[in-house]
This record gives sequence, C-alpha cells and structure tokens, in this order.
Amino acid sequence: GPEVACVGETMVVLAPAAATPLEHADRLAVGVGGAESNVAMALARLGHRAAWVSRVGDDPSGRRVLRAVTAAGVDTSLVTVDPAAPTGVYFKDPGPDGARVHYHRAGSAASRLNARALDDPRLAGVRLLHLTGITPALSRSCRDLVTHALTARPLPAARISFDVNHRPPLWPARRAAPVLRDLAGRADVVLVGLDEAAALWGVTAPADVRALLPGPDLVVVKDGGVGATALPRTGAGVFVPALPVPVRDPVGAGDAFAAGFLAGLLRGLAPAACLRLGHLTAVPALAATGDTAPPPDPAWTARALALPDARWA
Ligand code: KDG
Repeated sequence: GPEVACVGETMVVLAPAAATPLEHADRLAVGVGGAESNVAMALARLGHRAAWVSRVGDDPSGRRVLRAVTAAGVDTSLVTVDPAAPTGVYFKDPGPDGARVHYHRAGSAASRLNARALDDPRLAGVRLLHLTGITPALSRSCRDLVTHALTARPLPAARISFDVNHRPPLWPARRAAPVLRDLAGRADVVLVGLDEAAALWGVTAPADVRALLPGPDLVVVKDGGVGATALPRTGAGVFVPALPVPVRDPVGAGDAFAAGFLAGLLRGLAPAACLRLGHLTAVPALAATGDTAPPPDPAWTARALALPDARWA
C-alpha cells in the first residue's frame, strides 16, 4: 500500500502555447495540474509510494488527469469517477508579472469530495497525509473533509502535512485567514510562503509565523528565491538558501519543494537536509512551463545533499 496520500482537486490546464495573453492566443497547450497531485507525482518520481485521493468527472478531462497522474507512478486506485459532475479546468494567462489563473471549477467532481474519502482500508498504512488550503475553499463538503482529517485523525499512523496555498481567486484573504490559520495550526508539518503569511495574517518574519502556529512540530516558511526556514516547536529555526536558478514558470515549484521536503521527512533526514531536498526538487519545476517536471538527477541530488554548508548555493 501507499506510504503517502495526497488529497485534493486536479484540473486540466490550458495555457497559451507562446507567452501571448490568453485573450489573443490562438493556440493552447493542454496539461494537468493540481497542487496535491503535483506533490504526489513528485514524490513518486523521487521513489516514494504515493497515492492521490480525489474525484474526477466521467469525461475526457477526467481520463486525461487520471492518465497523467498514473503515468508518473502515483497510485490512483482511490480516485472516484463521478458521473454527476465535470472535471475542473483552469486557464493560465501570461502577463508581465507572471501568469494569472482563471478557474472553471465551481461544482466540479472534486468539489464533491467529502469526509468519507479517507474511509478506505487501503490507506491504513499511510505514514504521511498531505493536504492543502485549496481544498477547504472548494465547497462545504471539501472543507468538512479537511477539518475531519485534522481533527478526527482517521489515519492514526499518519503525520499530516498542510501547505497553506492560499488561492485568492477562490476566497479573499479576509475570509481565508482565520480558516487557514485554524487548519494549519492542527497539522503536524506546515508549509507556507512568507508573502502568503503576510497577506493572510500580516506577519513579516518566519518567527512571527511560527508564533501564530504554535501547534505543529515543524513550520516551514518559504521566501521564494531567497530561501526557506524550518522552525521546530522550540529552539532556533534553520534557514537554507534557495539555489540561484533561472525561473521560467514558478507555478508548481512550491509543490515540488513540498515534495522534496516531505521526501526528506519520510527518509528521516534532519530539517536542513529536508530543506535542501526541497530546493533541489524545485529546480526542474522552476525551469518547466508545465505544473510538474521530471525529478532532479539522483546523482546530482546526492552530491548536493552532501555538500558542506559553505558550498551550498
Ligand atoms: O501549486 C500549483 C497549483 O496551484 C496548480 O497546479 C493548480 O491546484 C491548483 C490550484 O488550485 O491553483
């Protein structure tokens, strides 16, 4: 059975084939993206047994999503095909300050996920359950699922990681802030962007983010191209700088970082090494235009993990 389960919605992604504004583009590239399946795909490519738990519509988009996630080596046997609702779609609109997203996901099959999604004996051996702050914004039943996972803990052997992933088009900061703080506070491992924490909660330093979230064992505060800090419950946080790499499309890089970090935890690595594995796994995702990317070369990864601090980045 799987050692990790990632739960959430995945959509078909339509993006202009060249960096043309969507309004004027006449060719779209078709891909597949969803924060949690992006993490599952990256974990599988790093050699972990990952499952993705979701719903897709009984439509070509749903079959495409299932095929892409399965092809990365993820166990999709826990995905329900819902005949009553469609698979979600989103558009990427390239612009001078990066791409904006336009969602067509209201009433999607995945928005009909509910708290029973985790009631499956195949999940009994899962050591890590990965959730994000996207899911509670999708529907009432999706929010119930995330709340249930974090409070009733239906998978008692699993640590729970929660990537805050605030998506402003789904809910404005003022509505999301208290919900995401409460849910993140109940997780074991939290990942959050510093910019996101500032927009949601008005905090501007990793230690202040930690002070808002006293419950989790580990809080990881990501500061884009600068680096990331892992803050344990007590004692000083550890900061690891990001690698100086060119950024082509940051969408999906946060998920790749999360997958690398979580792979480190599954391997029993110390927080600093988990942060390095996160940064290393993000490199191909930063360079790729799609939401997911092939894993970094294992030999290169192993060498980079072994570098002394002074030679890292
Ligand atoms: O993290 C990347 C995701 O944002 C993208 O793949 C789509 O899941 C998605 C979302 O809800 O934005």
